[in-house]
Amino acid sequence: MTVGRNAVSRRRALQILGGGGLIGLAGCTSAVNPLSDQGSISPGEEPSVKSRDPPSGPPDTAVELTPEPAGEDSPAGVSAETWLYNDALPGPEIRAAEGDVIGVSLENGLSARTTVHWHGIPLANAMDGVPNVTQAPVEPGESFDYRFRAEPAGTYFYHSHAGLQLDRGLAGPLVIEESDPHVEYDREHVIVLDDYLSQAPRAPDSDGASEMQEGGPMGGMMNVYRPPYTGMIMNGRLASNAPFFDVTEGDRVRLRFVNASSATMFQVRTAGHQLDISHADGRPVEPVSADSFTFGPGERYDAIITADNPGTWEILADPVRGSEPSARGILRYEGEEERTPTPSEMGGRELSYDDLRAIEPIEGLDGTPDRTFDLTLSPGGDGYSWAIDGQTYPDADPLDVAHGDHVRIRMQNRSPVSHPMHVHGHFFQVGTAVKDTVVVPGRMGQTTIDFKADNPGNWFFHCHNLYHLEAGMARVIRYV
Ligand SMILES: [Cu+2]
Repeated sequence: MTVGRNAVSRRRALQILGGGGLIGLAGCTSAVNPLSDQGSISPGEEPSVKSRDPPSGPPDTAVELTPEPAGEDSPAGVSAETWLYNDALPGPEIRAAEGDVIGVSLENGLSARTTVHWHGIPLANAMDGVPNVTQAPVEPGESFDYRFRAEPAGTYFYHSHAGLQLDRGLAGPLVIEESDPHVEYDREHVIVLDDYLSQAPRAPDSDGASEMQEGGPMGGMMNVYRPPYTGMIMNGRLASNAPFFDVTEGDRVRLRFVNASSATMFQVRTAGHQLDISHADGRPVEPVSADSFTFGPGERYDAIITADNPGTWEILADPVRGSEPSARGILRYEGEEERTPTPSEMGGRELSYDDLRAIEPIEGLDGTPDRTFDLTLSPGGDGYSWAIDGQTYPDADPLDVAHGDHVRIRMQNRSPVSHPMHVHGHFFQVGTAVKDTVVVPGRMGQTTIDFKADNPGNWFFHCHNLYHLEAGMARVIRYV
């Protein structure tokens, strides 16, 4: 079931701009720091604990991934500042059976250095795709082979981990299929949500400050800056050109929602249908019903809907903080004519983390932790940086752990905005859920995560708001 390159063409990618006239500031802007890399630990630095080796032998699923700028030979409408994997937005879906070996040949067609990160997958450290932490960034025109085992099953995504490239459009879904899912379903749709920026993303630093202030309301501090997004997109499309998701009456339909955005919390709801949440960040949970859920950058939820309400219905993904147009999709029953979908209603029951009961809790976390890190999440004093425990990456101490440790990280959010915190290479336990990304709420929100240090290497731990990350909200978890 190799899916190297999907059917989504450049033409379809360009449809997101529907009405046209949305060409951004092509040629007028340049990233402040286009080659900035996240990292301070040299790849190849000999770790004191040996990392796992990636799988050897030929891959079961082989994929070629070419990040390239859109626009040069494109019809009018698309931003020349958008960068795409294989001309698709989102990038091509990579799909494999659990246990298969996935091999990805990255061919860098950009003018900038790049890497690919396989968000959530606990692979071998050298394959994790963090520039200068797990590998040297791949130069323009150069290639890099990623190889990893597709496990555990779940809904994931991949994205560039270099600078602000994620907000150029460099992300795509990655699905690992269970051999024996704990929920029954007849068909599935993958729904990738993103915030679409038609101009070059700008690093939050003092040079860009004055221009960034023109982009939108600031709330008095640079730290809460939000890029001037054109709108929210679902599977690469603005609401004016909403994608259809076909169902047949009687089906149970699995919807795999991915928040691939750079800076947007989405509230998601499906008109006329309840969401039976079955997986959080790819990990199976006891199914729990909700009318809506909210998730941050890097998070995923799978939901089963029962197609027992014929018609055409809106799937709505509303940006929680932004005022840009929401992303919309259309759930369409077989045989229905195209017409304006029934809108979703506000209210109802919203999913909370407390509702999530992992079917397979992480083992070995019952006792007292071997290491506990108490970390504050706060704005830096300069008005644009973001700090973890007062330190701004890369000028930040690694969090040292030992192989086999039960590690606890307690986070307290001393800022007005939420932070979706992501640990590379490990799932963690948060309450009764197992996740890889967790939103720490603003205004003194507190979140505790526990994980088993069972995957040696240097692993990034950071806020998945790209602008917070770029402004320093990261650490390296280092096995010593
Ligand atoms: Cu953040």
